[in-house]
Amino acid sequence: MLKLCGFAVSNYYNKVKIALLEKGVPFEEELVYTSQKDDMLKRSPMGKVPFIDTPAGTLCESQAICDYLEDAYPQMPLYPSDPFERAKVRELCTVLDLHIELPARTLYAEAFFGGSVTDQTKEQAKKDLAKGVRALQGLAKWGPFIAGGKLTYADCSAYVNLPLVSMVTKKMYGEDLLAPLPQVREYLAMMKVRPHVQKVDADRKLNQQQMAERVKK
Ligand SMILES: N[C@@H](CCC(=O)N[C@@H](CS)C(=O)NCC(=O)O)C(=O)O
Repeated sequence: MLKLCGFAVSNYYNKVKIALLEKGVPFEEELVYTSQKDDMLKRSPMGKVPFIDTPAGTLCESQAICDYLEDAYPQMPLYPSDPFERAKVRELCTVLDLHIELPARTLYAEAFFGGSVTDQTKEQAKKDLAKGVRALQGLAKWGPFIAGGKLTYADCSAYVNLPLVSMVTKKMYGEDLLAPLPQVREYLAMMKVRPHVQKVDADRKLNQQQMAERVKK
């Protein structure tokens, strides 16, 4: 059976987990934390999570995993069938992952882990986030899903990434850099009540407690 490897606090792990649950793909979970050790790098060459373990081998990078899921399990499609609409969903996924979450990620060390980041990093992240948010403003449909009338992989990414960006930017800049997107609040509320999303959120909270206990020890 397909195995999803990683930990439930990870936003990218949850992006894939929402997709698996919404598509109804049977899977097991293996708790794996990030590492640069050889045994990890054999399974996930960047040492990152998530990765999946399939009978054919392992696969990392959340978007590559989503594309594999769509090909291997065509039931409950999370991409539109029209090639252009399909590409528009991928475009949204890229903007969310690469141009919104990734700049916010440069701030996580200070926002979440008690470290500090330089003023230059803060300024750069703010500039990059403004561009990403402007792109999302132009692309998002909120109809009610982010790419239109149906749930897609872009929702799997938006649901896990947008709350993090709000949280981090409020903490680092004293303002929510997603404020130009007032639709986000209603959108997240709509996603949050989906039973599979509730399961992902409950597992995330449990893993958060486990990680806090691990740090104490
Ligand atoms: N582009 C990757 C990003 C995955 C990622 O950054 N995962 C984090 C956990 S949320 C990680 O493994 N970080 C450890 C590291 O960067 O070494 C994806 O889409 O899967």
